[in-house]
Amino acid sequence: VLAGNGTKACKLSSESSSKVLDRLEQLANKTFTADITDGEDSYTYVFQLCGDAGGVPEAGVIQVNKKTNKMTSIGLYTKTQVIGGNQWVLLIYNDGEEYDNHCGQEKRRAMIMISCNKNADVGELKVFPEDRERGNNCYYFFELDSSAACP
Ligand code: M6P
Ligand code: MN
Repeated sequence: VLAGNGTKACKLSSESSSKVLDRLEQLANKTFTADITDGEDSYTYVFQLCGDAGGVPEAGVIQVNKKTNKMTSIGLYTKTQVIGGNQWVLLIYNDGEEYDNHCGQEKRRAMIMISCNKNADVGELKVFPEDRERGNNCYYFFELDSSAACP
């Protein structure tokens, strides 16, 4: 079980990335969800910073199809990239499940933009429409307000 592990479970390639992630410590061990309807499909997304989202091993973000309950990993916290600005932190979770018929069958990728909001300990997770009508570099995108991203 990774609960209580803080952000250490996120494998990062550089010291500077780890420092950025440390800023987000207060978000560790919390679960965030967001719902969206896309045509005939409705999904719930579950995000956990550096922890098994929805109990799926290594998944930082999963997608749950509300009709079928099918769970799909859309990015692994063990394959995290992180970029830290003054007022924001961008997390990129790579190596989710492969597409079968989109995006050149590449692996799914999730991006989460965490924006500084002094008044939000932790805000609501907002989901944007999936970008999958391209040959590659498709993504799922989310936004979260939090004081954790503040300087
Ligand atoms: C599921 C969901 C969608 C995704 C689609 C891709 O419906 O995960 O978010 O776009 O699969 O379909 P395919 O694997 O056929 O490319
Ligand atoms: Mn598929």
